[in-house]
Amino acid sequence: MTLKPDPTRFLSNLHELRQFGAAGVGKGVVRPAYSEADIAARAWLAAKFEDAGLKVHYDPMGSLFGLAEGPSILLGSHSDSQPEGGWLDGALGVIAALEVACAAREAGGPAVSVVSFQDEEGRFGVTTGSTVWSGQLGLEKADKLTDRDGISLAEARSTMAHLAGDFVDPAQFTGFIEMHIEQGPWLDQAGEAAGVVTDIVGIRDMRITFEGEQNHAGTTPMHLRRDAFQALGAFNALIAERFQNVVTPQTVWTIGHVKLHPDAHSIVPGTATFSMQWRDGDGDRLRRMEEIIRATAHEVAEARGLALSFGPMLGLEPVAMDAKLRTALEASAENCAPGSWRKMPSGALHDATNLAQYLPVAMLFVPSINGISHAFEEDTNEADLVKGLEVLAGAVARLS
Ligand code: HGY
Ligand code: MN
Ligand code: MN
Repeated sequence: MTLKPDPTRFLSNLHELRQFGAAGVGKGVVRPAYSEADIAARAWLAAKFEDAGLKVHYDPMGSLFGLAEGPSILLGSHSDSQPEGGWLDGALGVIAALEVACAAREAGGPAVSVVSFQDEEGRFGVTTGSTVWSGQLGLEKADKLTDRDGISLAEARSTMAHLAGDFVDPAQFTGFIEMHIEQGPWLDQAGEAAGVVTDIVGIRDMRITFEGEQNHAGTTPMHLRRDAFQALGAFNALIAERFQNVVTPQTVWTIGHVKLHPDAHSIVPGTATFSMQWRDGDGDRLRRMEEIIRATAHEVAEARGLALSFGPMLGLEPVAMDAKLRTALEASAENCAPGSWRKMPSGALHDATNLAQYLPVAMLFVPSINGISHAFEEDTNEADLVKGLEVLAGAVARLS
């Protein structure tokens, strides 16, 4: 069985999808979950899924499925973006899945279903759509999650309520393969065409708030201040120090979002709310880092006379990829790009992590130019995109 994906149709669909929420800077997109651009992009994808002979189905979170008849392999990713995103993060996996589904239909099989999960980029949580679909977070609890502007998931997803059906039963799928850009530097630096993922790191993510005293920035002596930002600064320096004998060079942690109140030049900030996210391939290390984070936040708050509160912590454990699916990807990579591929871990999180709760999963990476992602500059050479599509199609043919 050989599948012949059509590179022209594939690339044209990719470029058409990036028009939804086009940022007007390079090929960047602004297409956050439940935004007008996201919902319009999903409507466009639904029409494409229908044209491919798939049954269109939205689940309660707004994740969009194109379902083949009977047992099928599920391919896909997500089509929502970060607040400033690239044109390929997620979108590549959805459009490559659609192309393989079309090629499979034209070849008379195998059955291929397609999915674009909702809010993988975590406007409300962490890979929220597939986390809820995989039963790791109840819909009721998820509905209470809020974005950085305080909008609840319940409110945001109500804009798609008229489209929503039930959650799709995973039993109809034989496995899940997600094609994705690497979002890191290694394939690009080595000049290699593909990466077959061995495992995906685990993650923890929460918001922390220091509550001090808002006051005049000119008349309040430094030693009398209860400055929430200074507490955040001290916290950040202390955890970096205390992580040193816990972390490895692969461990990462990020304070990516900070909200000061009242956020004015001449006012000592009374409140600092910030995101605290950390990732590692070892679940125990993630737990040890959490202990350091919580203890250090309490210590800084007490020492400076501030109040402290923690938001809900979201987390996913590290996941190993399925051996059988990986073998098919490795054989196809060697066939399509002999000697120009590698096995590698994923430092980025993906919907595949959640699907592993129910299904055998695997992932395929293509290079990111200069390793850039989660930025308008994100890009990949079209030859590499097409090569990755061929590897994916070859793996699906091997598995059928
Ligand atoms: O953050 C991540 O790893 C994913 O791209 N949302
Ligand atoms: Mn992604
Ligand atoms: Mn992403």
